[in-house]
Amino acid sequence: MKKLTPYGLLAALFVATPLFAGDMAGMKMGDTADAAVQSAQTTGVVNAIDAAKGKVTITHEPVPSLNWPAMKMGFKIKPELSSNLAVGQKVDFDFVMEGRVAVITKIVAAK
Ligand SMILES: [Cu+2]
Repeated sequence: MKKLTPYGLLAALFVATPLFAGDMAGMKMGDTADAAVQSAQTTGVVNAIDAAKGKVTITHEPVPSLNWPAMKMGFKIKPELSSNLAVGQKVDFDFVMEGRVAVITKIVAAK
């Protein structure tokens, strides 16, 4: 049985929310807090393409310069860059961090 009163629960939420928000903002994606634009290059496999939303999901290899392990994640991409991609394709790509969003600047079929 929970002993948390409604007031206690409210207080807990009030205190926890800012911490939770800060945690989400950090995304646990390595040390990308630096405001400067960070450019990186890696290789991966295309999982999904959403041209309408300007998004592509890629399972990428580690990115040592950003301290990222291998992972599956979404990248922002311009239509002219995503139009030649296919799901399942292996790609080499460059991207920059715009805040917490990874934006692909160049992408080609991996050899
Ligand atoms: Cu990632």
